[in-house]
Amino acid sequence: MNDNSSTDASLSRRNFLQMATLGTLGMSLAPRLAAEGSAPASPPKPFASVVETLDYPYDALEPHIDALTMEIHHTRHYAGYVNGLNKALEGLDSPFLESTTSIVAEVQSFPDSVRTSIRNMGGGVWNHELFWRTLSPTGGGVPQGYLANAVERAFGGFAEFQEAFGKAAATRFGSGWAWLCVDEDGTLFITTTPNQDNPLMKGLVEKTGRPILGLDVWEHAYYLKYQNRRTDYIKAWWSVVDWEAAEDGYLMATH
Ligand code: MN3
Repeated sequence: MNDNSSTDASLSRRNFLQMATLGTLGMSLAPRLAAEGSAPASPPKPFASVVETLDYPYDALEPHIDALTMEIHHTRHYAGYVNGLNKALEGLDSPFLESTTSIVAEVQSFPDSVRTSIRNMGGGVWNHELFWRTLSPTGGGVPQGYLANAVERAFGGFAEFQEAFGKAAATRFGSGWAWLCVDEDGTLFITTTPNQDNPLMKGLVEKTGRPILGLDVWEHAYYLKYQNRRTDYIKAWWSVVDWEAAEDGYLMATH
């Protein structure tokens, strides 16, 4: 492809740029072509959790959730759970290695040697991914549409729901989560779990359900800005809740 007819041995800037471009392309294409070429012969790809990118910058939720907390929470805590889950799943065979959801729901089916790791790490991944996706710099306000009706039916109104949820989050002793869930009849309920457990985990929670909103009440989620004032953090969190995302979760759980 290069024009080698030139008798000038020195690289012109144009040729240099051409070579550099081809070099770059070659480098980026090579692994992809190799992967495609070897795909038919290789065994099924093992499940691997991947650090999910946020839809908004770390400072987008200021002043309600501060940028440094978001950055540390995402790059250290959450990424740590992703790596920990992948490590716990290394070499494992299970029919539930389809998604983080199926892994955490069926955590009790995994061997004793890795069950606690999968419970903590898998829960840590799933819980934070729901948390990130239901936060938005344009969040706040009140739920609309189907979710508003469901809240009304289950709790009598948004104010009643907010009070009950806030109380659950504030009184969760130690590290854990407060959840808004959909039960198997499509009814909303509030619950909390310790550590990185969540309501999907069969055999580990009193009542299973599909969480559509989760509030992280581990100190790492709020301590830099709020120190011991968990209730102030809970109050601020309402201003960044993405009710559209929560409604999407509700509709997925009920249809
Ligand atoms: Mn957390």
